[in-house]
Amino acid sequence: MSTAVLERKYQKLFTNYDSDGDGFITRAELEASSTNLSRNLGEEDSPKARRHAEATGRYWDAIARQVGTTDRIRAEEWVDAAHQIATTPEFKQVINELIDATHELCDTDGDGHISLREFQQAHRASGASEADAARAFERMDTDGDGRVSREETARAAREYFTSSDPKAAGNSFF
Ligand SMILES: [Ca+2]
Ligand SMILES: [Ca+2]
Repeated sequence: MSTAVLERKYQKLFTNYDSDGDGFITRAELEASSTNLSRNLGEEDSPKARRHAEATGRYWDAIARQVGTTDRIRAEEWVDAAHQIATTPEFKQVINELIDATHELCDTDGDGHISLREFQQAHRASGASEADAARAFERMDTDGDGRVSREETARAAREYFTSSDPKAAGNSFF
C-alpha cells in the first residue's frame, strides 16, 4: 500500500495550518485555525467553539509529544509523527473527539446533520469555492439524502487520516 498519498495529505494539512508560511507550525496557529472556523460559523466563544478549541489543543499536544517539542513543528516532523501515532488508541481517541467537535460546530442549527449551506459556510474562509465545497459535500453524503450525518463525517475523516486511496471521500474534508 502506498504511503505517498497519506504523506501528501498530512503535508497539505500542515500547509493549511502554517498560516504565516514560515515552514513551522505552532500551537497558536492550530488554535487560530479553530478560532477562524468558529468565527465563520458565527460560533465564536460559544460552548461548541470552546469544545472544538480544546479538541484542537489535545490534537496538537499528541503530535508535539511524539515529536518531543512544545514549541514548533517542521513539516517533516509533523508527517513522521502523524504516521507513527496514527494507529495508536490514544491518538484515535484524540481524532474522534476532534471529529465530533467539528461536526457539532458545523451543525449550526443543531439538527444533528451538516446541511450543504452549513458545509459551505464552514469552507468559506479556506478559499474553497462554493462549487468545490458542493462537490466535497456530495462525496461525503454517501447515502445521498442531501445532508451529512455524524457517521458520514466520521467515515470521511477516518478515510482522510488512514486511507491511501487518492479518491477516498475524506480527501476533501480538510
Ligand atoms: Ca444542521
Ligand atoms: Ca447523508
